[in-house]
Amino acid sequence: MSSPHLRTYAYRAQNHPNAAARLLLETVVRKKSNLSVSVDVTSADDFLAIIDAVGPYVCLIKTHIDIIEDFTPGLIQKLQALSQKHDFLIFEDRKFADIGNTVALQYSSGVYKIASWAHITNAHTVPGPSIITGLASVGLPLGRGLLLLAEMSSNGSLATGSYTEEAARMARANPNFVMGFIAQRRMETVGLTTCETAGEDDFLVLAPGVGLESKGDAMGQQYRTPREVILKSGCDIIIVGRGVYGSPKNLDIQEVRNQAGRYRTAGWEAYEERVLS
Ligand code: BMP
Repeated sequence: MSSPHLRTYAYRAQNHPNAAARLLLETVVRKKSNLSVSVDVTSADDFLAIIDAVGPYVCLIKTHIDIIEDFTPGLIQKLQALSQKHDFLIFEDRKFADIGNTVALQYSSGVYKIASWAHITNAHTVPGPSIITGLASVGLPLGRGLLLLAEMSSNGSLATGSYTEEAARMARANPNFVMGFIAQRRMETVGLTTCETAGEDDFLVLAPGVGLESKGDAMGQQYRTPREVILKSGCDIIIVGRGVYGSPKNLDIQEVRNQAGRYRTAGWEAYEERVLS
């Protein structure tokens, strides 16, 4: 059997053990899009306007819900209405990082009640496997999926080497709830000992740090092109923020739409080249 990154999204959708991963892969296939837009703006109006503009081009909208200054629970209903209108999933980039009991409360409760609306969320592996147990106790009955942060796109990240390998092992031990990784490359052989071979697990790799023009920002972010990320590194989904919406101070919605279309095409062409060539 070929490695997961050489199989089609459609094939992977039929065989994935995690419900949220199946929904995501089905959406990717229906919309011919492996683009996730990260909507990191602080005004609810800008947030909704960007999502409405990029909605037709994306499989997944990534949120940082706690940066919205005028958040109300009604915003979640509007986000869900846009998710229905444009057929995309929602990923709250919460980066949980505490003991199991605490993350279960943070995921289910508080102001944001993330588990009730986010199909996908993510966690650091610093606390060890109990973070997965805690989040799964809330998310698995709801059909949610978890991504582990195995690597980061920022310059000087400590998520390298044995840390990344341990994250891969934690995922392999929990394939029903852990649907994949935030990482910069394909992960199926990472952390295997010399006597082990990659199993049938299919972990999706969602990669942030993607830009067509810029190579980085002034705060350590590093960008690669969709082609480098999907074709050369074997990641599955590109996550693009400012490359699509530019500066929130000068939002130009028509330009946001154009950029989303451009990234969608670049990501999809790189996938076709990877799988069909
Ligand atoms: P931008 O494309 O504007 O640089 O945004 C990237 C987004 O991805 C941000 O929301 C950031 O929090 C997230 N992210 C990242 O950039 N690198 C990582 O390793 C993990 C992330 O979640």
